[in-house]
Amino acid sequence: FLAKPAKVAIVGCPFSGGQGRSGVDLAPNRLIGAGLVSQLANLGWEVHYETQQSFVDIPYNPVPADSTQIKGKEVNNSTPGASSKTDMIQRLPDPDIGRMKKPRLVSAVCEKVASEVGSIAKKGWLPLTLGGDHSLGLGTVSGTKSKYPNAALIWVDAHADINTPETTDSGNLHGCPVSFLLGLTGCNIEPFNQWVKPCLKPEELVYVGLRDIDPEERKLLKANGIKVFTMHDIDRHGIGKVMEMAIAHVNKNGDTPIHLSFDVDALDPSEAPSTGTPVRGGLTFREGHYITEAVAETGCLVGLDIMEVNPSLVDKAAAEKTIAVGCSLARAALGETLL
Ligand code: 6HN
Ligand code: MN
Ligand code: MN
Ligand code: MN
Repeated sequence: FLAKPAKVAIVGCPFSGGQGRSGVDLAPNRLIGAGLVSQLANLGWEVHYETQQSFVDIPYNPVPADSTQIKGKEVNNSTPGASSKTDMIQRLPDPDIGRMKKPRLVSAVCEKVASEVGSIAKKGWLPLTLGGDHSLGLGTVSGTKSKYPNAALIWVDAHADINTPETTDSGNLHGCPVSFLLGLTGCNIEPFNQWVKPCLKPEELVYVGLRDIDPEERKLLKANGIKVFTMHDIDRHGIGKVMEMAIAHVNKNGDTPIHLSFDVDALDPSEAPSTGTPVRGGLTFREGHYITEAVAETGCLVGLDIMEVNPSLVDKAAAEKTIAVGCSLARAALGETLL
């Protein structure tokens, strides 16, 4: 139901607060630097990209080391509560809430991303969000759902990212976005409950590529009857059949808007080595692209995320390979390989 080619608006999100490794915030600039804008324009899309999102007005620690001097404003990163110059951005402490790390920072960033993605969708453009870590998925899917309340979510990942504030072992919120979208027990909690609407029904969600599921996540997936295609399923049926089943599950009449959230760690680490939580035994280059092509073929794509590229990990060659595959997946989702 989308006229293709159309307009895509890129939302660069330099954010790492949903997990513990720095560098994932460098990805949007690196993906853009690799030529993504002109690559998508060459496919016939009208591409809107001005500059990446700035989260510096969000007053929580920590900020990236290179952000201490922004737009001439001095960031006070040390003494919360101390009197500040009028142009100082006061950094507030963000202590853990229960097990959750950086909850106020993650919540505020995701709220901002939801609003940005939502307003792009409401203009009829396709939002393409470049992470940043996958906690951002709480923002992107909330944004898509504000325009398309019946949208389906295809979550491509090694992980299920469905821990709740109660089940998370790591406390890293990039392992939790899906539980907030579903409104699972334990997710009605400050600060998230100030803006998050549980907007996703279990039957609107399908996973592809999983192979590292925490024990409590396994219980949540089963208890909520969520459709999962693991790497084992891909080995058994092949990616063609798996995508046929995955799309049929969420898009029965062929007219359901689809949000595709692609964590590059779904790919095998040999294809996407520069990512924070790599897991062996992942998707081949072609399997990853087949997923994005199958979604492109539906004509129903209304939101796309490319998440968890971390150019600071492994080495220069690994980073370049991972950035290149991130661009390539985005192009394939936007129809590059369709006739
Ligand atoms: N990701 N299940 C683990 C956790 O910490 O909750 C890993 C999460 C990984 C999240 O890759 O987006
Ligand atoms: Mn993920
Ligand atoms: Mn993952
Ligand atoms: Mn865990």
